[in-house]
Amino acid sequence: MDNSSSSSYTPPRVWSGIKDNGGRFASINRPTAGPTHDKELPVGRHPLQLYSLGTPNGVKVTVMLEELLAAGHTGAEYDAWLIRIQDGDQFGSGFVSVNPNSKIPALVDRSGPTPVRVFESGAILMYLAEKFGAFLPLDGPKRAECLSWLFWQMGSAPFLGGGFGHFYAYAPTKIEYAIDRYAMEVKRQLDVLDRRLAESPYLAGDEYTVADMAV
Ligand SMILES: N[C@@H](CCC(=O)N[C@@H](CS)C(=O)NCC(=O)O)C(=O)O
Repeated sequence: MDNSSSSSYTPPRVWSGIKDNGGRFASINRPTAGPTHDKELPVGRHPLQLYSLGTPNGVKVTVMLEELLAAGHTGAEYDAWLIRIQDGDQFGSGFVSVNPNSKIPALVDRSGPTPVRVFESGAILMYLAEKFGAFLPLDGPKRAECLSWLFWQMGSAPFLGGGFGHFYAYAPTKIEYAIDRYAMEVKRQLDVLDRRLAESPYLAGDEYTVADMAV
């Protein structure tokens, strides 16, 4: 069946921008990157500075930091700064210099002579795991399995949040095709997870790792 024939919308040959669509993300959506205003980021007294928010992507890093602290890694002490994405904090100049992609979470490691910025939750989890030698196996095959599941999560999550969640909950119009497509894909991904966890206690094998934290 040709679904496009039932649509009242004809895409333009050259896309030139959206009108205010009243959607929940109307104040966030824009087709360009870079800062919209000057605003420095606060810096606290701990070695690690976390700029984040309690969203599923944000909490991955907080879970990792808390697990490191619970395991006795005192170097993982951090200051957590709230980035209010609905208010556009992610487009401030200070935040953009830490994450040019304007998304939380972002981390600055100030424990060495030069601050190190890290963005993308998966990259932050790996960076911390390598820095502290924890929650990421060193052994080749186990490490490969762990990274495979970690990157599976990174690649899959946009279908859940940006795809299913967006069209099901946030889009100002309900589009059956989009909801069906993403619901199906999210169900399939959850089945991948169910099958893996039926054969293994943790995603990467017998140890709890950053892959489990990400998921
Ligand atoms: N791939 C990124 C995704 C991060 C992401 O999508 N963050 C959302 C909140 S969960 C955000 O900052 N959105 C703000 C925006 O899109 O302007 C990661 O894993 O860190």
